[in-house]
Amino acid sequence: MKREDLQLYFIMGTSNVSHQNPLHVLERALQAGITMFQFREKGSHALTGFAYEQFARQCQKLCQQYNVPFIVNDDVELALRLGADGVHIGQDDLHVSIARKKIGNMILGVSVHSQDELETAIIHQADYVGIGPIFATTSKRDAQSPCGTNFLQQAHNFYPELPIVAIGGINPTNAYAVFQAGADGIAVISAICESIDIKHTVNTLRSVTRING
Ligand code: TZP
Ligand code: MG
Repeated sequence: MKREDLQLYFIMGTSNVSHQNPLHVLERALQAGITMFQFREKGSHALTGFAYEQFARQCQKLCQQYNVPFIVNDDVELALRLGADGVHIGQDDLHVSIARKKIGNMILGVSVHSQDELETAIIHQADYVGIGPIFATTSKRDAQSPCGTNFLQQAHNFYPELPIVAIGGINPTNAYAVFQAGADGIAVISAICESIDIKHTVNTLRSVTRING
């Protein structure tokens, strides 16, 4: 994968969008210039079965139209069925070594919160790691408490060649600190899903990236 693809990584599922059609939100974000997309359909009202897979396929089709990598959260089998560009897993999902075996050379992203988890992800050829929540978030029910930028900075100093995306409570106001700490990109849910002007929000977030990239 290209390291620059992490610049502005948009994550979305139906539960993240309240008053709009999620596909319209995704299309506006793609038009505005997001660089990667993660399909993350979670929560008590999450789609299941046919509707789940159909929604995933619609998101994938849009991403393909804009040439933006389509990554599936957690569900390796779905990613394989769809021929997704990659998979993102956390520490509660299948082990990184098993995920790598199953997906071959598709993109593999792993959420890490400690030096141990970071090393395991590297050993098993994660293409990038996600670090967070950096700031407080309301978008992940079981999120750990905010970790700030220290671990992110440490991971970047230890492994300068490792692509890192920061996540959790990132918005146009605080994105600068995250790039300063060494992130290649930022992953956001609410900054885009709750934006009243997606084009402007995406442009602003991308401009922070450019200044520091
Ligand atoms: N993992 C750590 S924090 C988080 C995830 C999926 C949620 C990020 O959402 P937001 O709205 O950008 O804080
Ligand atoms: Mg997960």
